[in-house]
Amino acid sequence: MIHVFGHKVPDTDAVCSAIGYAHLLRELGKDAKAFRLGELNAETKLVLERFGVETPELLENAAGKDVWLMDHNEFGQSADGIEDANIIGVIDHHKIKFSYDKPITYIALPWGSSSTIVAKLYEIYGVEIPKHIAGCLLSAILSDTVIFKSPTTTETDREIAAKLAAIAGVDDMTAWGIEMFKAKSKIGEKSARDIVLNDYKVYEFGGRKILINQVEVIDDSEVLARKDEIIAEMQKIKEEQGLFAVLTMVTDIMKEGTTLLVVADDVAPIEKAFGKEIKDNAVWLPGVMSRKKQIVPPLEQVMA
Ligand SMILES: [Mn+2]
Repeated sequence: MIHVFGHKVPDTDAVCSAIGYAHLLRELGKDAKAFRLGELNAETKLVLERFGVETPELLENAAGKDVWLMDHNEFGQSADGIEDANIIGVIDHHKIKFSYDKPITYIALPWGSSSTIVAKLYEIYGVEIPKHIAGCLLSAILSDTVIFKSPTTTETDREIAAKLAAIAGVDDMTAWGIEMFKAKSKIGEKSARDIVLNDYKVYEFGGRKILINQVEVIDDSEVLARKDEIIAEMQKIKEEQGLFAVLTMVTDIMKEGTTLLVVADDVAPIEKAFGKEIKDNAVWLPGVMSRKKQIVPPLEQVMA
């Protein structure tokens, strides 16, 4: 059986692109099943509930299995045992940090979500997208593109989302997107640690490791009111994991900008990357919505 899964610390795109692509593979006569590599976030749970989709099973280890990697290509973000898996293919929209010792199918497009690519593949193969899958894929596009506000959004994302919305019976994409983000930004009950490890990736720039987390909210005041507690937790995680820096992007999707919270051995490279002074462990970055397009590249340029 083919195991199809997105990255660890799964988000809606990682989960829904896997669900959508596993279904397409089955329609094409393959024995395929979607998996997840961790707990689902509140947004993804809401999406699966609304469209009546079962939660994928947890995959503990990929060793010895035939796999498709969705929405990631770095082994560090992939399943345990990935080094000993048989990778059949990759579908992704991130920077390519992948090499393999045999030819595989590798589909990479600089679109707003991996789910956009999956929807396009249905079109290419001439397979009809069922309503529940269309709802999942649409939600993943809305999530990854921050309701089309992120600079990662392309015309293709808008076109495909409109088609999916028609199939899924979503009349108002913006209203549904805001409902999803509200579910995700409910941080009231979350501990500071859960906030800091909400949606994170660890990068290495010139031998220095930086954990970059993102919290997307409708109104940033609730998170920022807990800033001291969050900074203290970031400091703790930085020490525990021997990191150069821990960053938390508090992205306000209404204000269309990010408050970047920073703890670092040295803030100078981070200030240089964004051309702004960090005061009291924070800096406001207007227009910044995307980690991979607006946070990672300037840091990499300064630090690599
Ligand atoms: Mn994605």
